[in-house]
Amino acid sequence: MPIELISFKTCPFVQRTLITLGYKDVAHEITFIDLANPPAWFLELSPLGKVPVLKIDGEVIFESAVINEYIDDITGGELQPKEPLLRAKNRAWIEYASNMLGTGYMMKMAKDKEEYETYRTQLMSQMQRIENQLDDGPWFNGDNFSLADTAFAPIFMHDAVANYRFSVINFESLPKISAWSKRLLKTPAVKQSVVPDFEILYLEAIEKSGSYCWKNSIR
Ligand SMILES: N[C@@H](CCC(=O)N[C@@H](CS)C(=O)NCC(=O)O)C(=O)O
Repeated sequence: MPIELISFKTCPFVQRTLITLGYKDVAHEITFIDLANPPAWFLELSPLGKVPVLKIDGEVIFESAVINEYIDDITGGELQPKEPLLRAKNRAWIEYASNMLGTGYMMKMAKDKEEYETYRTQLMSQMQRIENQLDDGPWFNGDNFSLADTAFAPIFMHDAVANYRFSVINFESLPKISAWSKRLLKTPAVKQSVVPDFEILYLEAIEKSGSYCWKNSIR
């Protein structure tokens, strides 16, 4: 039975899994749901009511980081460091990336300037910490592309869209992140991890929220 991924079109956590599936060239089917109106079968299936959910051989796995480790494990395991300490550190940074996604989301949905600036400052400081963490690349762990790269890539894709509309992040002070994110955004598995109308849907969600950045953006 093929792998089935339950998805929401603009979810960055789903995107991580699609990058991993794409990078590993794993055959899969995608079922899209509307998170604003989730079907009963999905709520039955997903313990936290969240996407991504992966169905395989009648079993269900949830949480993007766990799903990605599983996909990598059943396809050779080379996207995770073998050495336990490095592997644990990678898991921690993947969790850190999840927090950054949360900050970015809160910033884009902020209703007023004060709230927006609070989250933007927080996001910049999170970015700076990653900048300090990165070595010479080309990837998060150096020579080897890994699940950490798949976890951070959606942040950069969302920022690329938001930046061109809202000037959110100034990458000039983040040269290592800038180079890494450009490299990630050119990677085929990353490019192919979103639906063709991703940009429109992403911007529509911000517009519908009536958030500060939408109302005040230069466009
Ligand atoms: N920790 C989860 C986060 C997933 C998540 O927050 N997904 C969002 C969409 S991007 C969701 O399903 N939200 C629905 C809800 O919270 O009700 C993961 O990494 O998979």
